[in-house]
Amino acid sequence: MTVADPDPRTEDDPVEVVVATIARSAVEIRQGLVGRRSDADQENPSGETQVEADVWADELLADRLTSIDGVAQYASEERSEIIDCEDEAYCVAVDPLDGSSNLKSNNTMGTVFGIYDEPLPAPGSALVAAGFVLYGPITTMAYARDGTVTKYELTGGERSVVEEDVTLPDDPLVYGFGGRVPHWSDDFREYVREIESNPDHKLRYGGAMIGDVNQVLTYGGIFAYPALEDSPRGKLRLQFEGNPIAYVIESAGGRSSDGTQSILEIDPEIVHERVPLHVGNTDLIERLESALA
Ligand code: FDP
Repeated sequence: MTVADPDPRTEDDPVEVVVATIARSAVEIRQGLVGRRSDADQENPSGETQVEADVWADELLADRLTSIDGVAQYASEERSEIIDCEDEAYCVAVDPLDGSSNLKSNNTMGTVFGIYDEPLPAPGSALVAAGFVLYGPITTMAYARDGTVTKYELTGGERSVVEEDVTLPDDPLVYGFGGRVPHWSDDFREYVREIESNPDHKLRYGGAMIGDVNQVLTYGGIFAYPALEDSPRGKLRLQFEGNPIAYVIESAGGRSSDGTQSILEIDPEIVHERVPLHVGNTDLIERLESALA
């Protein structure tokens, strides 16, 4: 089935207009990566060096999303300040290019989005929809709303449904864990050994959260970027990465955790705060929480 993305001038559900706008823009973002792979000589609010494509994709999405009726705020991992719009209703948080350090080596990256019905920073329980675009051999989108996840292929102006009611396969297959191994806690390291010792599990780690999470969504398993000894809150950002990914995985029947509770239950204090992120099949996350308790 192919869905013609709604025309923002006629569609009256702002959430669907936001998603359609991101779907259309993603096809352009992918094309615009060519020639924008160099460092931009500036850092994002988390202190990471931006590449030109990070800055460009953020500006493109900011322009388009803030002009949608019903969008109250735009926040991005790549800018310090939230953009306030005159409208009320939905607040959109994006990571314009997740995994952009993969751009140099031409490996997978993505765009992540969360649509909240509360001002940012907001808890994951305020999400009304979330999803991500994956720039792989094909550009795809996973989109969660109302407790269901749909996967699409994006071809520009159209979204073709490739799978409806996506759920995590029951038998977990893949695992991927970020951060330097010497900086993992002893408890986490032990948990990883347990995962690795199961002959049914195999390592799949690509260094871009979105690619690694999409493998978990496709094959079942676990992805984590845990708390580290030199960074107790891990690396990933709650508003732009943690909440949207947790929302997608939980909508697909899996679980998320910061080590003790669902990511979606965390009350944020600041927009750019980090969170230790663990997502995947329910039994693996439950075992993780016992291992870290
Ligand atoms: P990147 O810095 O390339 O944008 O939060 C961003 C992220 O990538 C994730 O996509 C990825 O999982 C993680 O950081 C990888 O970080 P390190 O290679 O620094 O461990």
